[in-house]
Amino acid sequence: MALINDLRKGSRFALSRVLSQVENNTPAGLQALDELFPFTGKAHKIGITGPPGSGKSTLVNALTKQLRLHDREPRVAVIAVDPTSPFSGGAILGDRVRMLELQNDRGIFIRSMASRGALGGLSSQTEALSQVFDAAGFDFVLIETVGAGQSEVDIVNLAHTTIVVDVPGLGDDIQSIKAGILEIADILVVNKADRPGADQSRRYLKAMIEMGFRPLASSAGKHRMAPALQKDETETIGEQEALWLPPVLKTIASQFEGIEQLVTEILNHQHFLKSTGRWKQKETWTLREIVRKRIAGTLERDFFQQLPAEVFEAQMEALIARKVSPTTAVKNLLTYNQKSSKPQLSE
Ligand SMILES: Nc1nc2c(ncn2[C@@H]2O[C@H](COP(=O)(O)OP(=O)(O)OP(=O)(O)O)[C@@H](O)[C@H]2O)c(=O)[nH]1
Ligand SMILES: [Mg+2]
Repeated sequence: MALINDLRKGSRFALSRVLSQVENNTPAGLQALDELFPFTGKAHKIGITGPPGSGKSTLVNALTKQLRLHDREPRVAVIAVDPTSPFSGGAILGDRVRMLELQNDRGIFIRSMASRGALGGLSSQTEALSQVFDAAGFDFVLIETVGAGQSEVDIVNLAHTTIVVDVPGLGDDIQSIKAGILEIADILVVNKADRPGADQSRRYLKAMIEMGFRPLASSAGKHRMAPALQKDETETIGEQEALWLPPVLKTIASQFEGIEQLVTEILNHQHFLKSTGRWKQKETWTLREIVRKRIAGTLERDFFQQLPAEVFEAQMEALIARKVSPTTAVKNLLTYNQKSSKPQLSE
């Protein structure tokens, strides 16, 4: 495909065309993903999550600039997952304006994605877009999302490094950021450190992290990785080296303070992942997940395409009337499809 060649040569026009095709799940988009796949696997994917308004976009903006200052001038892509419709609010408009200034730099590419209307699930869309950036030769892909639900956790799961952003004064209790969110953090940031209570928040988060690690340090460290990543870990690397204690940093993103240290920690984490073999394990896990989800999705779609609607409705009615149990209904529907898909024997 000519578009793919242009994208690989660095055409921004080709890149945004392919991103749109992929985001809209068109056949051309799927074909593009296939053709690009051999060129993926190099980019460092970084998820940035945290409560609404904590300064994620400002931080991403500062981080992008700081990464570009590195000697090797890495190329940086940003995927911003809008929490709401792109037309609804001033905050998002503000993001756009702030990010526009970055667009003048050819080494930066910013893509907003509306979370509403994402076909095939937000996390798989994000994964697909980051693959396109990866193949286009971007060294870093930053993914901003609001830390509010399962889909956001899924998104950060695909990242190599997850940055959780908190702000002072949201209360010294676990509700400020959810426990589950704290658990996925590789780096914690207390942003808006110009506000009172920043040191308190930092100490609190540090304590939370250390508490989580101390009693069962090695298993807590492992727990932070998905099950497939744990296999053989102890054989290949020592327990001590395998442990990453998430640092807690203070930043004032709007004044570009603490950003250099954040970049240092990101690079430290990258080094940690690569030197312990976790980088590769993570890639393996992500790819397995992609295939697993694709299989589940394909089977489900085929199943319902084959099943006449009235057969399904009849089972649902029986279910609601408590004449069959869900288990029986599922069994009946599966059997129906299996029978109807048997090739007809000729007499
Ligand atoms: N005082 C102060 N304000 C900040 C800082 N960082 C960001 N802000 C401001 O906080 C507001 C929200 O910042 P955003 O970057 O849009 O926050 P966000 O987390 O991306 O917000 P959503 O995407 O809507 O969840 C903006 O007005 C920023 O200028 C900071 O370090 N200190
Ligand atoms: Mg934002």
